[in-house]
Amino acid sequence: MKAKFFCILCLMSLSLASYSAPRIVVQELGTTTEALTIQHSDSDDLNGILAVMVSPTPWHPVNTNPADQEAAFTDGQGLGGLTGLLNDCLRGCGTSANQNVPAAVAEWYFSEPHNIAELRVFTGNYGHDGRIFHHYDVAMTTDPFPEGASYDVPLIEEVTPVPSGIPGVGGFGLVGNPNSPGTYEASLSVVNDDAGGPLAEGVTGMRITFYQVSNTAGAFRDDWNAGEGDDRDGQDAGFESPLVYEVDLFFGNAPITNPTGVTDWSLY
Ligand SMILES: [Ca+2]
Ligand SMILES: [Ca+2]
Ligand SMILES: [Ca+2]
Repeated sequence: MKAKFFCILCLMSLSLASYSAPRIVVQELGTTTEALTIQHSDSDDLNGILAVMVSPTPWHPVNTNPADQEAAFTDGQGLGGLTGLLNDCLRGCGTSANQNVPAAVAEWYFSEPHNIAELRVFTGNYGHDGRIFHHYDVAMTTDPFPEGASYDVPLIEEVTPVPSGIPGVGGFGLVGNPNSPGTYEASLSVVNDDAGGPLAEGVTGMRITFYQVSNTAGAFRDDWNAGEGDDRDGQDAGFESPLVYEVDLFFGNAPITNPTGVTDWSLY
């Protein structure tokens, strides 16, 4: 996330008489993709709408099949070997220069305004390493021309499938999903509104900023170096990226999923 946005959100939450906000209602890890309690959809309202990538070099060099690139986010299909694999090491592998550098920024444009009920993001890796995790920010626009809109007002930031931060106090920052055979194959986050209404109204476009999430040991890392910005795990920024195998979005005026809690993380 960008630090300045964090302060804007603080001020907004203080100024609202009754608090309502986007919330993460499901954070879940699955030992297989099928083990997730919610499966990716081939009939959601984003299905078939192709993403437009607005950051340079969003794809990992081995991800060369168009079916594994933009199309993979919204094709209604599940995980494959390279499905939606984002680029690594945007500022070098294992260096501290990856701080706050997104792996990829994707936008979707709608032909008419819609209210947004719920967002779901699925990532995974048959390799059972740190690429199963994800970390993203979401912004939406009501601009009649969503292509080229600023998207400078965030809807929600720091969406993750497990708490980021220091192990022992609720975080996965140092442990994560160790390299093969790590326990988990996939992860899911679901976002809707805690007041029971739409996440946003009159939306014409959505931007998701995906961050690099891991290191070569499978740890789940945030996007800031130790002690910098919004660092939550005391470690350097991640430099390996996830395989985003589906992004589901549902139009409507009410949440679809009630809070369901989390997978049992006591394994850690
Ligand atoms: Ca879908
Ligand atoms: Ca897919
Ligand atoms: Ca960090």
